[in-house]
Amino acid sequence: MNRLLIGTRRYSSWSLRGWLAVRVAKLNVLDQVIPLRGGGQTVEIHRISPNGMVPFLEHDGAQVWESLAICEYCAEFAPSLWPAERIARAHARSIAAEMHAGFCGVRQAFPMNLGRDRQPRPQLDEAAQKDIATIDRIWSETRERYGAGGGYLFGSELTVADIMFAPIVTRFRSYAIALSPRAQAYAEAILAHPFLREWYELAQAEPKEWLLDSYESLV
Ligand SMILES: N[C@@H](CCC(=O)N[C@@H](CS)C(=O)NCC(=O)O)C(=O)O
Repeated sequence: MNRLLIGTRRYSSWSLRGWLAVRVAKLNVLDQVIPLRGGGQTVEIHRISPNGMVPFLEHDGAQVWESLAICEYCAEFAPSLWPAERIARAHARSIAAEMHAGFCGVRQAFPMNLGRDRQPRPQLDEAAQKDIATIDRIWSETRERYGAGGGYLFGSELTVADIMFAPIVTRFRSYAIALSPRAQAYAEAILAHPFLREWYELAQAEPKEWLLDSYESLV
């Protein structure tokens, strides 16, 4: 079976990453969405996916889990997912891995909720502030060094690095995080990408029964 298992689009940041890579690579797979129960309690996912999580890709006999591994798999079909030049590619790999492994301050303070539009939280803790500053610097420096050919981190092609940061872009919008002009311009370029717009539309069309109070009532 060729499928990409994902969670509720409104909330599942990791699913967005896997889905974007699969779309860029044009893999012929069906999306299968399982509504998240919240708090890592989605037993329907645990039963299917080897690591108990989404995204999980099954494609032509290959089983791939962990969003970064899915991105790597997709890059075998779409080499443009990594910059062609060695030094730029090394930088892209480093920041993609840094995102995959970290920035817990931002991830904890700002759960992904695509239904939330520019509503700040009353207070920002220190870990979140530190992460915001680091991410702003990464985006700005990468754009300055490698981004000249277009609006994304490495120019005109969406790379795995952009994909890894895409759900951070949506969170910064949801929670009205102030960014430097360069980082803000980058965030807007990502939000305008047709795949991001499509994901937002699909998220908006999800059944109301999938809404989770713990996410929706967050101040
Ligand atoms: N490191 C994993 C993280 C994936 C992850 O945390 N997925 C969450 C949804 S965003 C999940 O599947 N949770 C299981 C559950 O809700 O039971 C990756 O990069 O794919």
